[in-house]
Amino acid sequence: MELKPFYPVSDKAKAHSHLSEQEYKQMYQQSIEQPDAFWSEQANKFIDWIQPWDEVSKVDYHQAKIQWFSGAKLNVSVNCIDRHLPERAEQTAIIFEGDEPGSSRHVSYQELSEQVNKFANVLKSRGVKKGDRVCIYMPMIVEVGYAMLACARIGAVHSVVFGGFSTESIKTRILDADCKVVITADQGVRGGKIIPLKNNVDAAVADCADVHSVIVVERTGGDVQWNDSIDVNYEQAMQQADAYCEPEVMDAEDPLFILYTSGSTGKPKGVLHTCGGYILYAAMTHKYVFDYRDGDIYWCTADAGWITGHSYIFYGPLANGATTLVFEGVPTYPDASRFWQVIEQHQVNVFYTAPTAIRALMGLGDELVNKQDLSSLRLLGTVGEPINPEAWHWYYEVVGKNNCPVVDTWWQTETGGVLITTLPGSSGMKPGAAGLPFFGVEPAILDGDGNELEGECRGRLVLKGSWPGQMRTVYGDQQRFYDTYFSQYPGYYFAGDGAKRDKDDYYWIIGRIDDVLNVSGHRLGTAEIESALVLHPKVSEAAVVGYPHDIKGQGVYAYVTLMKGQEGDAALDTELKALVAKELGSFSKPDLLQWSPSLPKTRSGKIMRRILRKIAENELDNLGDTSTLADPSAVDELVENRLIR
Ligand code: 6R9
Repeated sequence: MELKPFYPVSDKAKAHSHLSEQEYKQMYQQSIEQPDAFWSEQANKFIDWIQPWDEVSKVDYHQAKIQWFSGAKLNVSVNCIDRHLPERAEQTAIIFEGDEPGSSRHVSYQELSEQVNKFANVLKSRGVKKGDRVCIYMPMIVEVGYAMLACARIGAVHSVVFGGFSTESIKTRILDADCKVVITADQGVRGGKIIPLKNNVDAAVADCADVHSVIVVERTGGDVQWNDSIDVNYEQAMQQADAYCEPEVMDAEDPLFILYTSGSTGKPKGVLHTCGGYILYAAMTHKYVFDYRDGDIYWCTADAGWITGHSYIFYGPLANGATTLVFEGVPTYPDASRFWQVIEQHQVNVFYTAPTAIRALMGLGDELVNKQDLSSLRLLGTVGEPINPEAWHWYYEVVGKNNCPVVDTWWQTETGGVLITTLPGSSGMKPGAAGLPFFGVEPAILDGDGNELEGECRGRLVLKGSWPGQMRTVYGDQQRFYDTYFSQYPGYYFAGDGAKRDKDDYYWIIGRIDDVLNVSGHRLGTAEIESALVLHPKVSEAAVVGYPHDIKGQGVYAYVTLMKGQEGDAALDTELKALVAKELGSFSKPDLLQWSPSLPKTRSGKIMRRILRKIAENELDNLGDTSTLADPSAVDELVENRLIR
């Protein structure tokens, strides 16, 4: 396989694209020089408003205050459903592909409308009102989309909790947002395995006194406990619900949803997005980044529990009247050709997935891909972590047959939509680089002292100015919003990533520079994993770092100090890993666990993670300055017993 550093825009991509290179440049320039005029025009083009705005944007990073289109009125579910009905009632809105092959189903915009209206009425009948928070803990079935849109219709604020999260995680999220209603399913099915969703919710709400309703969608019909005083059978409630629900008139700045994400410290943050700016940004990026055209079959493999599922399975595509594929399963079930089979079966044109999946499938050889007919594919995308050039080339050549642009999209839960990417018809690709800023996005690179660097450089990635899809606050904690994103470098939004910029102004994302791990594209806070480990009575202290992992990008490496007199053995190793899985979900489970009689600390008691990272990576030449350590000999012992050599 030839690894080329640059791929110019192909003639095919040029012919298809909404924008030429020149048009991208012009539009980008206008978006930076006259942002209000630019965003007004886009807002009118992409979104149906009930009432126009008083002011396009009002942003003050020094106070962490961000507003877009304030005074404007709209309803997001109307933008995703009702306005398409005159022309698209019969068009498929959602293709559902179940865990078992052969279980797919098409949902038209008409059916989507009926289901969402009824579901909205079910929520109302349980007392849910505008502004109330609703927790959604569901498998990847169409009802998760109905639930989100039903909330949007009545102005309730959804908080989707990933179906792989544990009871503890559901509980903390329900309590933090004070949700009184939870929507779940009896069980989930992924890769042939049953996930006890309702059981997990039961255990979580046992400690949430304010939850008065748990709405349960039947997915498997499996045995679950039933508590008549709070459990609601979804099917029965839907049968009794009225067919039409008047959409709530929402202000552009009213909350649309909360989505929890891990930070470097403390408990997960409730990232809050609002109606107007978010839906505009999701719709606009979906159209340009994926070069979306009417009639495309579009598939994003994310889960609804992550921001990618919010913006690019549901909100963005549905706002554009697209056909979006919802996949319940995993790439390796029943075998590792599942993705390619689904692409062939549904004639998918645009495919968006994560580098970790690409690496895992690449390792299984080309044959599984080649036996499927992938000629429907026109464009490929990746998201979630940096993609290594080998994986990029495999994706481009073997999956895309050298014929589909690859968009490497850099963004975050906090940004609502893609900020940096190449656009398929207007900028060439460099494997491993995310590329250029989207409209209205002004990245900069700072050195450690906060000075902006010019030209080719490497440092901390920040954004100057705002864009409509930006988060508005940390739910219930505006101070934390300011502290996390705006306090380090006043006047900038600090993304938490390191990046370099090359001579062509392409951005290359290096990865997190804080204590956040990116494991298979999932953001994990090291602090959360450490807190879970020290819950065990035999553990006195723990420190968690990441190390390079071939498939997952990063793996979880835990250093564990036991209480005096305790011995680490294989049984305790297993027990501790299981404890983390129970507390946080299985993907947070340490891959490697090293017994550490003591951890390297500064005299003020701070754990020197830099050194722990180096030891975990087996990079011993450069352990750096250990002289400030309280006990430098702790390091020798850790090096001696390291797990990767
Ligand atoms: C959308 C999403 C955000 C973090 C982000 C960065 C990493 C995402 C990336 C990427 C390199 C890309 N990240 N996309 N790194 N190239 N194309 O993933 O949101 O879960 O909040 O994670 O993921 O480190 O800061 P989220």
